[in-house]
Amino acid sequence: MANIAVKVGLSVVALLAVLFQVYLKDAVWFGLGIGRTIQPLSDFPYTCRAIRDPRLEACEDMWLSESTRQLFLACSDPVARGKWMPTVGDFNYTARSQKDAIVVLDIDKPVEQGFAFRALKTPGFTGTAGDGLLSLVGFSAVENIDEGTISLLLINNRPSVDAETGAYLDHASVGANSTVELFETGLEATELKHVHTFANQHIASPNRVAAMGRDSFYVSNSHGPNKVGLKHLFAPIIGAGDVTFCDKATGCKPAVGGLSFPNGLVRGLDGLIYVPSSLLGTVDVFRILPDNALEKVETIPVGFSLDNLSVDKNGDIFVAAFPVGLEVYKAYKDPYNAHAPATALRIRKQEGGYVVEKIIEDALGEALPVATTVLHDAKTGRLFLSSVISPFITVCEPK
Ligand SMILES: *[C@@H]1O[C@H](CO)[C@@H](O)[C@H](O)[C@H]1NC(C)=O
Ligand SMILES: *[C@@H]1O[C@H](CO)[C@@H](O)[C@H](O)[C@H]1NC(C)=O
Ligand SMILES: CC(=O)N[C@H]1CO[C@H](CO)[C@@H](O)[C@@H]1O
Repeated sequence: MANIAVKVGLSVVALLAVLFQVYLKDAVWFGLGIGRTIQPLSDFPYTCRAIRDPRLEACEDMWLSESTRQLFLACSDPVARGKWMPTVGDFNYTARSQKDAIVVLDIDKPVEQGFAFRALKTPGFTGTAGDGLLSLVGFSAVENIDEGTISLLLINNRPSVDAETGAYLDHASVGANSTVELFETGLEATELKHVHTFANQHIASPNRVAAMGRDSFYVSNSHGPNKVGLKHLFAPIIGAGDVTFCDKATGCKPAVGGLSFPNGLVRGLDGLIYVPSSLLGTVDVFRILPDNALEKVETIPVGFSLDNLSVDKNGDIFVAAFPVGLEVYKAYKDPYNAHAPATALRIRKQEGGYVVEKIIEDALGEALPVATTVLHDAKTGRLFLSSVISPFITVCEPK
């Protein structure tokens, strides 16, 4: 008995050692920010200011409608975020945010420090067991230019309920009921009209969608099909994450697996799908095959603990990165007092390959949130930075 235990113990140690060498070494280095020079804001040609409003807190994700000049943000409540965050196993659904909403900023209409904005209502949306709530994470959208409408595909981390009784289930054993909600709006948006709920077993641990049209999308499952348990815990290390393709008519199927914590993916203007790995600090580039499966064509090493990507009008990709990954956890626990450093990078496709460049950094956490998304408005050169945890967003004007 004892012998077996020793053997098992040893092989676990050996396994962990191998895993550390292969996967975790970089993650630990990125996590501690070892060997990195973190620069102050003043090194960069931007003037940044925070925009604070109770409706602009914990905005995890953003999307810019170029034609209507509306910036859409998925905002929440920084304290509640830490209670109900199914991707990291926080399942206190009674304490989840009651105010998640898509907020729209008219970025050509400056008002004082910020811009004209409004939180969009969702009349008629029933939520879970009639609560009308959304639990927002990542989203993306498409403009239907001929109709003048905008279709948003939002990830909604619903609590799981019994279909018959409406009773809440035991989340530690079943996990959340993550869905993708299709909503429609348009110019001068004040409301979102609910059109469809995509609920599917392959939408299991989603963090963002990359819209292909209003009825189909790719979605990154950070932990693959594993919502809870050991497989969920170790999914980043064993590479259990995936990207799944969904279509309203034909349902969902995994398009590529074996990924280590795939995060906020995007569809490039070149038609390729770019998927950041938060653990490995890389961006994998995929080609879409005729059956919608994804084939890897390249891996871009970025060398940072990465987050979500966004694409600007010119096709450049902007990356929110964490120079000291561990500081993020502190900020997550105490969002109102955090001053975590933040970094944004740009990936530009040039002849001969991709060029990665740091465009802004805030070593002291002076003005930038713990950015989980950075968006570049190519028309004005402004950067918008928002964060799943920070209680404000930041706009940086080029000097
Ligand atoms: C869940 O949150 C509520 C409200 O904040 C709190 O009263 C309760 O103790 C929490 N439950 C657990 C299990 O942490
Ligand atoms: C998940 O949400 C969908 C869409 O509302 C619903 O049909 C399904 O019953 C829910 N499942 C659970 C386990 O809550
Ligand atoms: C939109 C999106 O994918 N957001 C992710 C950004 O990164 C944070 C932190 O890694 C994740 O929690 C989000 O899911």
